[in-house]
Amino acid sequence: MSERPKVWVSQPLFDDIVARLHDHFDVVQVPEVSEHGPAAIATALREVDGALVTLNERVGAAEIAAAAKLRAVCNVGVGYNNLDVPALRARGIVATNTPDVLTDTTADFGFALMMAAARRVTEAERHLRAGQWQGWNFKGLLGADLHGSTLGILGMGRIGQGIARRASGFDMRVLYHNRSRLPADIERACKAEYVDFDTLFAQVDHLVLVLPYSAANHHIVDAAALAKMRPTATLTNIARGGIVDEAALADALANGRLASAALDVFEGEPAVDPRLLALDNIVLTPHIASGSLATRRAMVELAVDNLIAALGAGPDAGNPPTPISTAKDAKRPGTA
Ligand code: 8YV
Repeated sequence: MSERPKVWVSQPLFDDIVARLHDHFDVVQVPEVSEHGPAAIATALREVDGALVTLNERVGAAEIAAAAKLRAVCNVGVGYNNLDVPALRARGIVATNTPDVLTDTTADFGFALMMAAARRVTEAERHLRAGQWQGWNFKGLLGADLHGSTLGILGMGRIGQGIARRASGFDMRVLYHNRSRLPADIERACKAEYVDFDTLFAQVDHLVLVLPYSAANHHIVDAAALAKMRPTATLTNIARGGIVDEAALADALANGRLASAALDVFEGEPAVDPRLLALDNIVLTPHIASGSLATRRAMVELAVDNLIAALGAGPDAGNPPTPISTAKDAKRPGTA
């Protein structure tokens, strides 16, 4: 009798969904939320045919060096900067991610953060909880409007387009910058105008970052970019922490060069720069933009479908629904 393929599930996800893997494979399930260093990942991958991983597991050339049987690495997440896709591809290992299912949930949250930064929601709540509210104050905690303002979107993929569509309900003018301009029909549907990077930073009231992270855009939002922004503007990051130079952002917020910011992602997460933690004019959330129950479940469903198919089982045997495509990856490692 031939042995069943073996798969590694790197974090506890949803047991009822992961149970579908048991129909086809022997499953090695990590029981507790865990931090896996490179050596632990290499050891886990050495034994298996496939893996379901999250953004916390970095899978590169070193981790797969001894993984002789490995055929598929399926990310639970749309961004895949934790995977070295060229290294996987060079070994014939299929890599997949979970696009689409999280687009609207993540766009909703981008809007929530932008609004919280503009209207000082978390700052006001801290003020109230700390017993500092001395009574209704006409000029207290005044913020900036979203309606009628200009929204900027850096990175106009699926999530960026979702944010643009939401902006029409707020009568916002939408400017965007992307590595390539969108087709005219999509621009029309999103009511969005393409501008260059500098114009985007200079002309918007609220800027949202939704671009994929890669070495090429590391700290693309640096002191020089922040200096182009209006001092009344807000900056929201729901992409990856490494896109923003956090020290430069802390300076800009502390010196009144920027009104406020909202970050869901951090360069050294889960560590957060103490200077950001000390500021009042910033909203900080722990990487939860895709975190509605329904969407997190849909992400796991899709990742499980991908793993089953990538290892040649189930109805889509050999054709995982959302492989990370060669063309996309050749242009840029990582996507959002
Ligand atoms: C996920 C994300 O929570 O999909 C992404 O790229 O950043 C988040 O939605 C994360 O990737 C889980 O692994």
